[in-house]
Amino acid sequence: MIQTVAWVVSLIFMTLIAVVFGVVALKSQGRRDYEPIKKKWYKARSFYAITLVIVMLAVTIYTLRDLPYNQPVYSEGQEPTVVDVEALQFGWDISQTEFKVGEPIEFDVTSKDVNHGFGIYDEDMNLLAQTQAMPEYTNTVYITFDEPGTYEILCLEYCGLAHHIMTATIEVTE
Ligand SMILES: [Cu+2]
Repeated sequence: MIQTVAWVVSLIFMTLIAVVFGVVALKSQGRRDYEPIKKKWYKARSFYAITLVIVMLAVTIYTLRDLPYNQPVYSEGQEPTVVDVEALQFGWDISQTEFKVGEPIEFDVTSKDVNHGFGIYDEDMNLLAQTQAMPEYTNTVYITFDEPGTYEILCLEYCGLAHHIMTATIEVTE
């Protein structure tokens, strides 16, 4: 769905740019008075700039309104469950895959070979958390599941021919 939208939007903008180029090429034939054109397009430029600032501000405020994003907050004395994750071509070595709702979890993610991406998806395939899986380096990602279900681990970094089979699941129960 998103790919289709991105594809169509790209096509629309490419067409728009092509049309603008065409119009400019056609209109560049005859000579015209420079001053009125300059005045008109300086005005258009100001309008464009102001519109752009307003639109981008609105988009920025709208998309960032959830900040700071949900970070797990551990109550005092509550230690997260530490889970070791090792990525390798082409699979995941996860020390624990069954958890409880509300259990704070710390995934310590590394790789045995090349760079991979550790992504946790819910059942609707929304990305909940992610970090890089890098050789000789450990990245930490925290998550506390609010809902029971089967969560999917996908590799987010193209890592070789069988990258697409690099999946695993996590079970979260009440
Ligand atoms: Cu991978």
